[in-house]
Amino acid sequence: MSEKERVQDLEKTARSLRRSVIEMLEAAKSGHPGGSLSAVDILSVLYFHEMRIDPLNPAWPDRDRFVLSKGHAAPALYAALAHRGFFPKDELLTLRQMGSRLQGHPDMAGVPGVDMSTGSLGQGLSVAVGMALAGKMDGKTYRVHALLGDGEINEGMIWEAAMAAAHYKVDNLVAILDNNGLQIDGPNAAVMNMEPLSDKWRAFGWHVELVDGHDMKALLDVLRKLRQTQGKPGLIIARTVKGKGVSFMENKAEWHGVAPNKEQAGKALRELSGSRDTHDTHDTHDTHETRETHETHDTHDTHDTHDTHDTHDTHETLREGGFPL
Ligand SMILES: Cc1ncc(C[n+]2csc(CCOP(=O)(O)OP(=O)(O)O)c2C)c(N)n1
Repeated sequence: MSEKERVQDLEKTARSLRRSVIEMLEAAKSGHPGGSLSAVDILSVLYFHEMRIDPLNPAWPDRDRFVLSKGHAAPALYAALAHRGFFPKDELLTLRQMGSRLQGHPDMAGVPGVDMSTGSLGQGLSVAVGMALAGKMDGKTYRVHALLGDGEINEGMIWEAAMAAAHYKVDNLVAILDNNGLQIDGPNAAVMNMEPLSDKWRAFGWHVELVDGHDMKALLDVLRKLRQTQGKPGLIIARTVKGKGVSFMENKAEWHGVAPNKEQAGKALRELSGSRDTHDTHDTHDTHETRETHETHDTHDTHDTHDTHDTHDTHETLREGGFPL
């Protein structure tokens, strides 16, 4: 597959994941669309190219790890995992229902492919540092990725983790900052200004890269580059748009933690299945070539295990209300 084809394939995957996110939230009647949609392209690149994972063996000791530190973006993670073959896609519509393993925030004890339970903001990076350090101590070659929110990094614990990561030189760790500029109550700049972001992280000893977080090629390139970085943890500041892909949600803090109703979901799904995209409604994504150049990786790369469940199944018992934190 050429780089151009790979980029097109990832863009197609991301559109499918965005549709799933909308369908899940509509069915659940609660959840977080804004920060899920801003993260979809990043998750697509990680789960459909970058990471060494095996959906048939989610606990594989040598797998790359992923920590969704901004755990409220669980719908995007669940969509990536299901489309990647970790569990059936029709399960996505059980989001936030009583008895479902797809809780509002990810639960590592219940969901195949979830490496860490998250939701309390600020904690995930510390866990990721520990995973990366453990990998080094055990002589493993796995890499660890953590996705942070730009409001989340208001938390002091993030900066303790940042110090520790640089101190222990965990160059097998890549943190990705979903820099959509908004948090629950409005713009970061108004709530708690963290600029200048790059200078801060560099001062903490990190290798920092800035990219457009919706540009697949840029994301592929920067992740490739960070694999070569030695002696420092890597931070990707990914400029993103909260609510990306749905016109009436884009750049609106109001869409942080509110689910679309039936009519809004219909409009969103039509936009996400626009003229650019009429050919790929609910495809099964069976042909992903994942990263080939990770030297020590074995052949867990022929990911053809994706089920063909359509996410448009009827959803039965829908959870009423819900209060997204
Ligand atoms: C410790 C903690 N405090 C508060 C919350 C409630 N909360 C959930 S999401 C959120 C805003 C996060 O903003 P950001 O990290 O920018 O997320 P994004 O915009 O990417 O969705 C808050 C305050 C929480 N989950 N954990």
